[in-house]
Amino acid sequence: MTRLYVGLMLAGGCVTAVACFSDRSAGPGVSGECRVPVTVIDSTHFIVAIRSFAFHPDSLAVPAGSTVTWVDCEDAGTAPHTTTSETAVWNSPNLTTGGRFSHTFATTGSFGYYCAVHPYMLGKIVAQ
Ligand SMILES: [Cu+2]
Repeated sequence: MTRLYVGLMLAGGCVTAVACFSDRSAGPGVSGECRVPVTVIDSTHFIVAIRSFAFHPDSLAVPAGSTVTWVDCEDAGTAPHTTTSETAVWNSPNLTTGGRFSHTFATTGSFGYYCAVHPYMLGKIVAQ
């Protein structure tokens, strides 16, 4: 399985840009980035990568109050995706390669979501 990584451009302690790549396609020459496995940036900020028409991870538990950012990690030219709450809590616009969308889970609960373009793409965030 290809591991996915998220490249973080860090400035002043804030995440100002998020890009993603796999270790298969990752190349040198991108300065100022650090590589971390997808999912955790810090204790209150998590990443879900969208890759190969699936959410990675497809189920993620986070502390209530956390922000989850979905990042479209597909190869350029791949069909767009969304992250769309099953209960209308959030709904992203179409995301293309490198696109991202964030939602903060202020309350506890289990939140199912899907891709509106490909409704077979399912995921779940559990805020606890
Ligand atoms: Cu999709």
